[in-house]
Amino acid sequence: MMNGTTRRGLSLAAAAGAAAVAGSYLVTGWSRSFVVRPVDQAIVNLTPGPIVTVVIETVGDAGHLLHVALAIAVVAGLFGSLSLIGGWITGRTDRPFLGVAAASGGSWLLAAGLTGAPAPAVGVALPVAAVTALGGRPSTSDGKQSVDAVRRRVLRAASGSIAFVVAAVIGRQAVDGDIGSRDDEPEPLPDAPRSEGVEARLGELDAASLALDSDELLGMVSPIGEFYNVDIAGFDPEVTAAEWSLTVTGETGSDLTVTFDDLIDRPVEHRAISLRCVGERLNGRKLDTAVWTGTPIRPLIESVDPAGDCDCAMVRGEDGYYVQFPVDVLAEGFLAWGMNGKALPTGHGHPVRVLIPGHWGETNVKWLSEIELLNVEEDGYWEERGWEGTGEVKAVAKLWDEGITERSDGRIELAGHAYAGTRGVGRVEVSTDGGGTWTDATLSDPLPDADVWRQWRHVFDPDGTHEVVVRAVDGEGTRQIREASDPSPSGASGWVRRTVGR
Ligand SMILES: Nc1nc2c(c(=O)[nH]1)N[C@H]1C(S)=C(S)[C@@H](COP(=O)(O)O)O[C@H]1N2
Ligand SMILES: [Mo]
Repeated sequence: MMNGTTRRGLSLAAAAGAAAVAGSYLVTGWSRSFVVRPVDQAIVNLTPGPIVTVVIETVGDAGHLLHVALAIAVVAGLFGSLSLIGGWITGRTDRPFLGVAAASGGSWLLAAGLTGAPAPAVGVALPVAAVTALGGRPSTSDGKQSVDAVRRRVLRAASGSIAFVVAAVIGRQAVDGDIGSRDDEPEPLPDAPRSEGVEARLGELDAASLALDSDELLGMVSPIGEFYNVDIAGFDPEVTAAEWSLTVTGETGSDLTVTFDDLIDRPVEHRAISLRCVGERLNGRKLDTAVWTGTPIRPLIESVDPAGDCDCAMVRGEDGYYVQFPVDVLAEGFLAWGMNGKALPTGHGHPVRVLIPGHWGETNVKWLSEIELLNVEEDGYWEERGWEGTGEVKAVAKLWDEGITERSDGRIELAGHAYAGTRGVGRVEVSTDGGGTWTDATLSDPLPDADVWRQWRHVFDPDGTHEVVVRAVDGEGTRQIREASDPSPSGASGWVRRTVGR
């Protein structure tokens, strides 16, 4: 059992730790200088691959909550301990000032050291000072005080801390919107006149789409706010276009540095490209499409005379992410600074990301910083953790909830999206009898873009319950893999199967 003194000490530490995290959040919001970020980053980097895979496959996106919650607990523990040390100094010296100074000074140093941002670290030091002062022993004439008096002080410190945490969270949210929210309003595309074609492209996709009964199903283009996100870190890098540059280094004839202005001066294209994450479940939602504005990578790569023995490259992002795949594949890619007619939003890699046609999502490095041409192959971030996600995407036909609608005439409309990378979607086959018989679904009009999904639709007369199965056939006539497999290591396979009707 804990005795009263230990319990009071832990309560004070928890109060100081919580106040420290809240104070930092109040000052910085969910940004790079938030004191939780570096610890979260360290947790993400240190968590062994098998654990990451289990978390992704069981709780999915909630995995972010897990590591961020753990990071918050660790940070609170660190600053709580500093407050305890301050309290101990107060007790030993009987000089509250010394204890408070030690706790807050130490907190400021630690926060500034962790984040590299000295000014916002004050947001940590002040609440720690306050809780340490509130909870610390006052000197009394006889050097003693009643247990009741101590208890009252602890209670005061704890309730003060709780009030502060609530006020900080509410105050900051009033400014920023929800915790963890990233993109406010997307910025306009840079260099707008040369980007004119983008509206026409968006219109073309719209025109190709199917008229559906379901009004909730995504169209041909995923709106920016609905486009899925996969990030190794809980915090996005903040890189301005002015700060940004790309270096092409390693086994080259001559290295190259490209600034943002250099980049957008190059030939501009607006490409419709779908992205699919290797970690998503078979009928998951990590499949989306946008019209991206950017420039082809090939001329940049050719200009450095790639000379490595493996004909492979490591591509790196500002968040510490890295992925390795063949230079040939990279050269087919695209460097994008625009998404659906807006500047690339923070969450999708602002200011510049890679888009590799037909390959799994993980090859599309966000917050691009470096392309290093290698001599020997090395594992990328996910491959180090057991994934095999740098190759071509598997074909899939989706049937999401909102794609199933009962029409007023009693018939059922089934609709969804199908994607088969650069092979294109040739056909989508639908069965309403568990796979006994198959019908070709109606498809959205084909687009000139090589790497974009198609919508499909099939309407039928229900008769009781139906076991619906859907499968895509790619442009080369190859059918979606029938055998079911988990997402790990190389992407989910199988056919989406759902029970529909009454
Ligand atoms: N720098 C960086 N790039 C990254 C990632 C990342 O965590 N960091 N995640 C990758 C993965 S696994 C996928 S599926 C796609 C997701 O891109 P999106 O978040 O824009 O949908 O980005 C890829 N590029
Ligand atoms: Mo991914």
